[in-house]
Amino acid sequence: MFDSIRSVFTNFSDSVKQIQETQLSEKQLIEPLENLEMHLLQHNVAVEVTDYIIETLRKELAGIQIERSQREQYITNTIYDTIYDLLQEASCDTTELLNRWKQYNPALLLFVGANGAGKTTAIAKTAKFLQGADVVLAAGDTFRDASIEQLQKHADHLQVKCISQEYGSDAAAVIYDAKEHGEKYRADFVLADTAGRAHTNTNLMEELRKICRVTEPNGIILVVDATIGNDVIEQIKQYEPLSLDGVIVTKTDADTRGGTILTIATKAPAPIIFLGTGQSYEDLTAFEPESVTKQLLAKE
Ligand SMILES: Nc1nc2c(ncn2[C@@H]2O[C@H](COP(=O)(O)OP(=O)(O)OP(=O)(O)O)[C@@H](O)[C@H]2O)c(=O)[nH]1
Ligand SMILES: [Mg+2]
Repeated sequence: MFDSIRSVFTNFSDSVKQIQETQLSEKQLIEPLENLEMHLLQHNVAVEVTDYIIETLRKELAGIQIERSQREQYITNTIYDTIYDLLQEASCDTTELLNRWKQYNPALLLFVGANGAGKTTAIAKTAKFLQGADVVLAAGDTFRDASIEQLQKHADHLQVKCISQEYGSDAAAVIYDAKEHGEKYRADFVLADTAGRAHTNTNLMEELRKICRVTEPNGIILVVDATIGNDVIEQIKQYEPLSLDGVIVTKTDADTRGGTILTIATKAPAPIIFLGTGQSYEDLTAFEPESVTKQLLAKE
């Protein structure tokens, strides 16, 4: 994970380390920073985010006077702090958030996002993550072929209840049913699937608003795919009106460039709760800025 972008930061820090003078001047930093900028952009870090990183590093490094023996550590720490601060802004205490939701008996969590973002898989993984809690799944994607069977299969595997109706039925009604079922049996969570949306599909967006009005979810979770690069900005914008409570970033294992996580961390209107890191049920980890920063920078 994040292998490719790691070399971008390593190359930057190597080139700054090679500067001979004790004092790093703004002029000496121009070339390393320009290279860093180019490579961050090539690795799907959005322009504004790249600008922020470049400006922060310029401010922190230009003019500092430091012995060459200590410089390496100083540069490493400065890059670390810059990236950590950025990710920290987008984080939350996942365990605390889940415990808070759990008190609703049940907490209805709505999973929304574009076609193929990984919503259904994220629901199954979340159910697995919540092992020990009483979870009900709601087959709120009544639109896509085989979506109900897909969720039911996960439910069977995880041995949790899945509430569904026929294809074409009203998604709000299905999710409302699941919520009532959860209330009756005092479940801890109802995890509701929804149909994937392309932003051109106004009917499906309207349906999503209706689902929110009818079912009054306790949490709305946006699922975004880390492999789509800068398109993620447009997707986030599209879902912002729903007042999101959290974000799950999927397919971080398949993001060959690795920089999308930085873009999402800066642009997301709600904290990142989980990262999807593979195709199996266990491949979901709570988002921890320290651990992700270390992976991005290969700092042990
Ligand atoms: N490598 C990898 N693949 C993932 C991850 N999460 C989901 N996938 C894969 O992405 C594909 C789409 O996942 P789904 O969960 O069906 O996505 P969806 O958003 O429900 O799709 P629609 O229902 O069609 O809108 C599947 O092949 C998943 O196995 C992940 O974290 N890593
Ligand atoms: Mg789905």
